Amino acid sequence: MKIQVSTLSFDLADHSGPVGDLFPQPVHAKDWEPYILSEAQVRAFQEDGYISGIPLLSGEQVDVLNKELEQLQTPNEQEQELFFHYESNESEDPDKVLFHAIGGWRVTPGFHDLIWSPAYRMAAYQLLGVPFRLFHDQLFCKPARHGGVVAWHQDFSYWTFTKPMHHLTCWIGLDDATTENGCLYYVPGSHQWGLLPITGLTGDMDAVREILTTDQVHVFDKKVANALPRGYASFHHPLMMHGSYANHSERPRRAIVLNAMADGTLGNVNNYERLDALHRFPPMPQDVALNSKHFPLLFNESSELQSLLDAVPKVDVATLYPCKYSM
Ligand SMILES: O=C(O)CCC(=O)C(=O)O
Ligand SMILES: [Fe+2]
Repeated sequence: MKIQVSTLSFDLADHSGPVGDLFPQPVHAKDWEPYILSEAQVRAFQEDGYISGIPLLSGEQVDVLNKELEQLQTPNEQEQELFFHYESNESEDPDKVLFHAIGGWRVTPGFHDLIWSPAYRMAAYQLLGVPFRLFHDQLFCKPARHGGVVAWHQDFSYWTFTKPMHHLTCWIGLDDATTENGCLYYVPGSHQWGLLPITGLTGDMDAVREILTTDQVHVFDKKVANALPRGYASFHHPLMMHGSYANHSERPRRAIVLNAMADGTLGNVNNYERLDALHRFPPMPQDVALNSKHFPLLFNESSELQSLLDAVPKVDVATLYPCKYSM
């Protein structure tokens, strides 16, 4: 990867655009065309709460990121301080390992520039329906043989320190993900279940079953495996029920997750009960827009798309992201 910025800041959050050439950027509006999701894909997201099989990274781009990942898994003290959250092993099971870190984009150029991947930005724009910012990234890595679970959860149950609920998750495989090495699973349609309580992230995989209604349990049992080749992505709604089982295979299962939010999302920390989990996050005052350098603007439709604007299918914002979750 060639770095194009003459002096790189130690904190890459200081750079509000790509610093290298790993993700070539559209120059004209029509350069966005290859990345536009079809009407059918947007409709499927609206109905099921997720879409999958989106090509996002080439083999070479995955190789660059996996090389940088080695650095992120063995950071020096200064680098580690840039993360908003860092757990070499977050698993609650003493026999398992789950590496979970938030904020790698501030540390290495490839992960920094990934958030400007045009394929990511176009799809995220269509599925959010509005200009958006990076909320944060997350690494979820399970080593071979003893990789731990990510228990069933809804992302927004962890994000109620922000409002309104207008967020989107993109899961990108850095290894081929299969049922053997702990791929993600989705429950189609569960994004219409409303906001459920937190039942834990890295301990009992099925803890959420206890709080589901009988009807929801029936739907829950129709979960689908999100097997994906490396470099491919899925996108899910902030209320989508998802989780991933242990990795008993001989291969690692590494993934980078990008979490976006509508431009204009506000801090909502006043009644938040898990403030200790936020102590390394940037300041997020109550009712103030999250628009510091830590939350870069990734897509501004009018300047990026121009004549293409009307040709891009988008979700129906009011039904998919209703205001009732903005307490
Ligand atoms: O990678 C995993 O297993 C969990 C990912 C996840 O929870 C997410 O993408 O929101
Ligand atoms: Fe999640």
